[in-house]
Amino acid sequence: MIIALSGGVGGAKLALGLSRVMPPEDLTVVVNTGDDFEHLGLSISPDIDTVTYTLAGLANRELGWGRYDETWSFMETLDALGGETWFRLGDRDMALHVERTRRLKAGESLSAVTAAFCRQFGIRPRVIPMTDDPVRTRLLTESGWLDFQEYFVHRRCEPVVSQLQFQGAGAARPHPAFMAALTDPSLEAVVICPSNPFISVEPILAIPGVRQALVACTAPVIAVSPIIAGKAVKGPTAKMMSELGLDPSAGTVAHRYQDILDGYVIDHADMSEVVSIDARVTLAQTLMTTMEDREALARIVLDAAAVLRRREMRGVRQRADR
Ligand code: FO1
Repeated sequence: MIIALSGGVGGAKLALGLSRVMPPEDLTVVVNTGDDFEHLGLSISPDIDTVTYTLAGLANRELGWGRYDETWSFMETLDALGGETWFRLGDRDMALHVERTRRLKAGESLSAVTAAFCRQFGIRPRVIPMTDDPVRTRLLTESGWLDFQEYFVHRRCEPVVSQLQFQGAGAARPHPAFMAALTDPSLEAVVICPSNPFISVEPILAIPGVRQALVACTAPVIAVSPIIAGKAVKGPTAKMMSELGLDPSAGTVAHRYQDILDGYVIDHADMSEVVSIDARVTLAQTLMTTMEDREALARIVLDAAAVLRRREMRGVRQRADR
């Protein structure tokens, strides 16, 4: 079994690559829900939807969110009515948000709704939210504290970020299936996907018990850098790093995961970073443009995890000795 921690479009791409190079039923994707919000009376879970649409082959690869087979009559009509249209909701996408909202209001958990939608889409990997409790990423900027989608979409990541908080994380319980998978004897690796560390991965790590469970995990934890040559593939990762006073590099991301990381996959362009990274480094092409790229990177990650497992069996130094 493989666990992949995912958020945003980079995470979904590698999750898809993994699902195509291993038995998909052996893949568990744990998804960030810090981007979730209530909008137009709807409960919206963008990172879950990006992973679900991507695994279902429905994702809009140009936009990086929503569906490719979309129409926009709802948005056009809402605009004509003077409604809020800064967060764009396609007609087919709307059906998912309306049905999720109905089921949550009827008392179903987010993970139960997600599992039901995955069944309907014929998705074979297991997709689970990091928690069924509410966690909301907020960012402190020169305009004060902003909710995540207000920052990310409405203000197009322009405000300067000085702090992040994951509201509710302290009281959230990690999803039991996630915790059980981390101690499952068949677990072969935990893959931290090339997602934004601050807004996609650290909300997951901020849930009490998660970081400790990853340190205690006997399977190797291996991350893929979301930064290539000082730039993020997509989104505000590098900009946020600079604003938070950090060097926007692959090494900086590895340092943030220091206590849990055994392996790290960085792009050939970042070879000079190898010496500053205290994990077993694999060089690869980490930019995923084609389906072959997604599969090739997934294979490299799984092979690197297999090497780490073999070294573990031979008793080679692991993170716990650090
Ligand atoms: N991102 C945008 O930049 N503009 C949008 O209008 C937008 C709409 C949207 C609708 C549904 C959905 O699931 C995601 C959507 N996203 C949009 C992306 C979303 O803000 C991001 O996927 C995550 O929150 C960060 O990865």
